[in-house]
Amino acid sequence: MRITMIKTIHVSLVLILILFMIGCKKQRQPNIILIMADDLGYGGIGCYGNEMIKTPNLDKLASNGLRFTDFHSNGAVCSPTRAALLTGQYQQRSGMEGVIYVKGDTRKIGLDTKSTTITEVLKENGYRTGIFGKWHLGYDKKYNPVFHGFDEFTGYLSGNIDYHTYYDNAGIYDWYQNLDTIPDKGYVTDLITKYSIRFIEKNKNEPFFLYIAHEAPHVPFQGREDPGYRYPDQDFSYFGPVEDRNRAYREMIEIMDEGIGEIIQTVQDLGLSENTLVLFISDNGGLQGYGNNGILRGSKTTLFEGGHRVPGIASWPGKIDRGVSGDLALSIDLFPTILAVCDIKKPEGLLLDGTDLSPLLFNGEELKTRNVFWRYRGSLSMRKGSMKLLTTSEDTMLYDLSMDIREENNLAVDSLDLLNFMLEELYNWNIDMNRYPQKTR
Ligand SMILES: [Ca+2]
Repeated sequence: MRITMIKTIHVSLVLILILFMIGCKKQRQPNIILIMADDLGYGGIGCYGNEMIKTPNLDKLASNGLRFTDFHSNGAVCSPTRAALLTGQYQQRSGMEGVIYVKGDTRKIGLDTKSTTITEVLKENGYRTGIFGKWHLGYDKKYNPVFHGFDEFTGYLSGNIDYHTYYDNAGIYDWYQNLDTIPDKGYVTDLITKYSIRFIEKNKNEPFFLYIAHEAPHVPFQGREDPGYRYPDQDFSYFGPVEDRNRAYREMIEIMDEGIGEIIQTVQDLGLSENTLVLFISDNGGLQGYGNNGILRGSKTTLFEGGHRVPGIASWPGKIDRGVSGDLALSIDLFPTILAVCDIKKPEGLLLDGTDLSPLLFNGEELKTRNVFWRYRGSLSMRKGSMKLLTTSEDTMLYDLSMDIREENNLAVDSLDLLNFMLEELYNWNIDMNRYPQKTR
């Protein structure tokens, strides 16, 4: 009798311990909210020096967290950065060096489902996963986000759509829920906010990965009250009929900021702030003539800093100290960082090109100096500490960004030893990438 009682107590204690451990494990797994703006340049929002556009919510996110001054997108255009972000590899490895265009042959290609995405790894580890907004990694059904680890997708497949009618630039309706198009009503930025909030509310009791891929401030120029203008079988312009483009552009960013404020408020109201990492980045620099790249040279599509140095914010109150970091970081770093944050092991044999940023985020440790590379349309560039090598069809340039962020003073002729050393490293990386056939350029 006594032995049975002791056994019962023992079994109960073990059960309690197991339940406790499961509880701990669950509690330990944080939520990840990854917000990506589209074509937002380095000087595009208040906390990066923009005085014309009001972004109080992003400014608050930055002042409560860590703001990067040397954060980069892996691509100078949309699709490559998105491929690099989700795979944690240089986009060349998945053949996504260029953009998937709405018209022409690239419409048939996409991110191969053989690629391992961060979403898949999180899903396999018990995460609920959602993407709301822009995909731009393939039109065919087989490339849909639901085949890349996302439980839920509401958004569009193209590079851009009419913010009100949801037609892409080829006049094809492009507003999906998972695999099928759906009718909808409202301004795209507001819809992305609405579906993101719904996802958070639905999954508040589970660890979740929410990827909010905004259209703003990508063209067409359309504010909330501007009319829709793209319809099938009609001629329309790419940029849209709005005359005051500066007004519309400003509004596009401010409405995105407003939505981000609502999302952060939802996280707070549900008591999830202490267990949620929020990341904010852009997929490439601002468009020439409209986007704001601050003092940087170049713009979207170029490998000058204006093409890929973008805003980057990481916020997690109580976990990430407030501050500004000048450490070099880029899109491919988010895959290993998220794995570390969520205490998930890297899948065996998976090659990741980025660096885990968590020692910087949580302990303020400086990142080790490393080489990072870019390649787009015949231009190649690399960073080694503050030194930047850039080769284009016209020139070979070497800049020290710590003194010359505007890339005005070419040191190539005066620093031949360093130039040759870096050229060799860049050449070797290029040879490595040449092993992968590119589906788009
Ligand atoms: Ca973009």
